[in-house]
Amino acid sequence: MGDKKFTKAIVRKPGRSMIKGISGTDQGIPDYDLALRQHNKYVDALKNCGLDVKVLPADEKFPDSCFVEDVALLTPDCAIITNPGALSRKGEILEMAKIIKDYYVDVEEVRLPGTVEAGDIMMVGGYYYIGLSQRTNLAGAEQVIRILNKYGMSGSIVKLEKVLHLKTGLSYLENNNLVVCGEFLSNPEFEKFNIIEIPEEESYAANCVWINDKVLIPMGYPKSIKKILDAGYEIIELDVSEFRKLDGGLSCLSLRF
Ligand code: CIR
Repeated sequence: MGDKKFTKAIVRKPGRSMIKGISGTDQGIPDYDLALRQHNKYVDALKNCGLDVKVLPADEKFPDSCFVEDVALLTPDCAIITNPGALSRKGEILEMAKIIKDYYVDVEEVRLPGTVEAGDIMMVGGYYYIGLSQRTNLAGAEQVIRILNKYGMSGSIVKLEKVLHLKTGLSYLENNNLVVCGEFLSNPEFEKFNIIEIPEEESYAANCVWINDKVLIPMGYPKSIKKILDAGYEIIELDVSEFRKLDGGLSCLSLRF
C-alpha cells in the first residue's frame, strides 16, 4: 500500500440491539430501520471509492458492534486486535479476530492491563497518533507502539480532554492535510499539518474519512463541506444521523485497508 490506496473494507451491519448501544448524547434512540438504510448507503459509498467490502452480519449480542473501527487496527504490515475499554464491547474482539485471520498473517493483540479502541488511533503514513481517552489507556497505547515498532512503524501518544475518541476531532486526509476541531486546534503536535479547521458548531463533521482521494463527510455541515471541497477533494455526503445518536461517526463504521 505504498501509494496509500485502500483496496478493502470490513463493516458489520447494525443489529436491533443497537438501541441499547452506549450513548453520551441526548439525541434520542436510533431508528433501526433508518440506520439500516443509512448503513447500506455507507457500504455503497465505500464501493464507490473502489473498495471490496466485506459485510458482516449483525451481531445482536453486542449493541455497538457496527462500530468495527474500534476493535482492530489494520496496518499495511500487521493487524492489531484491540481490547476495548468499554466493558460491553470487549466480546466484539473474538468475532473480529476470526475475520481478520482471513486477511492477515501477522495478527497481534492488545492485552490487559492495556485497553485500546482504534477510534483513538490516527494513521499518518507509517506513523500512528494514539489518543489517551476514557477507552484507551497508557498501557494499551504503549503496547500498540511496541507492536508498530516491531513491524518498522512508529507512533506517539496524544492526550484527550473532552472528546470520546481521537478521531472524533481529527481526520487525516493525506497530502499533509489534517481536519481539526476543538481541543486539538491548540495542540502543537499538529502544527506541521495544513490544518482544515472545523468550526465548533459543526464538530461532528471533524470525523470524516479519506478513501483513495475521495472524502466521506456527514450530511448537513455546509461550512465543513466547503472547506474540504476548497482543499480540492471530491466528497461523498452521507446521512448517519442514527449512528450519531450513539456517538458514532463515519470512520467508526468501517475498517479500511
Ligand atoms: C461507543 O460508545 O463505543 C459507541 N457507542 C460509539 C463508538 C464510536 N466509535 C468511534 O468513534 N471510533
